[in-house]
Amino acid sequence: MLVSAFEPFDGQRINSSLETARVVCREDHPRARLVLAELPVVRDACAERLIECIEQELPDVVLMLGEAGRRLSVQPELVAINREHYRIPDNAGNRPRESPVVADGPVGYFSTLPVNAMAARMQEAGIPAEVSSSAGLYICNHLFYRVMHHLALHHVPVRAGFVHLPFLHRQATEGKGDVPGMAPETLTAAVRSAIDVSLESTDPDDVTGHGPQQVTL
Ligand code: PCA
Repeated sequence: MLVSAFEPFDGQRINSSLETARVVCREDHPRARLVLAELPVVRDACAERLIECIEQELPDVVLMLGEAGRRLSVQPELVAINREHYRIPDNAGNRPRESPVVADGPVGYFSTLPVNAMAARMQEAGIPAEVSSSAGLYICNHLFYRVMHHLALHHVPVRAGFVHLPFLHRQATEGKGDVPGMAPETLTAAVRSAIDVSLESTDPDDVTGHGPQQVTL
């Protein structure tokens, strides 16, 4: 199983997704070999790097992680959309406005990981979690869309999805004002739940399973 996480961005010293993924991927998992891909917060480069890792590692599952600092819960993302509009430049200074992620690509792709089951498993463990219907218009959505598009285009039989994590407590208290944060143990438990659920059989109530499904309007 390939797990990806992002470097810090927006002037931060750490990224909650990378801090958490490093801890979880160092542990032995009874049913999977976890490989971590650390990605730049840079348009195109992040997706190229992860697609290269997918081609090298040939995983069964790709779990992409990112930080969404102001969110109040851990949020499995339902859908990647073919739109980008960056509120702040990425780490290489790119700032596309009102652009498609892939020209002439489909409007979106559903996650092929069981997002509802993931959120439910996290909630059972006492972790605030809910399915999100938008991964935003920044780098996380860019990566998610590009990966799903690659898998669909090349008929790669890999299940993939994205989970956004809130800030860690220590980021929330670093002078950014009134923002929420979670304990490291909470985020690692959430990611372990996401991994376990992704490896289990799929929930029929979820949008999952049979290769990337395009979103049509
Ligand atoms: N979060 C940003 C990009 C990198 C990250 O961790 C996002 O939500 O787009």
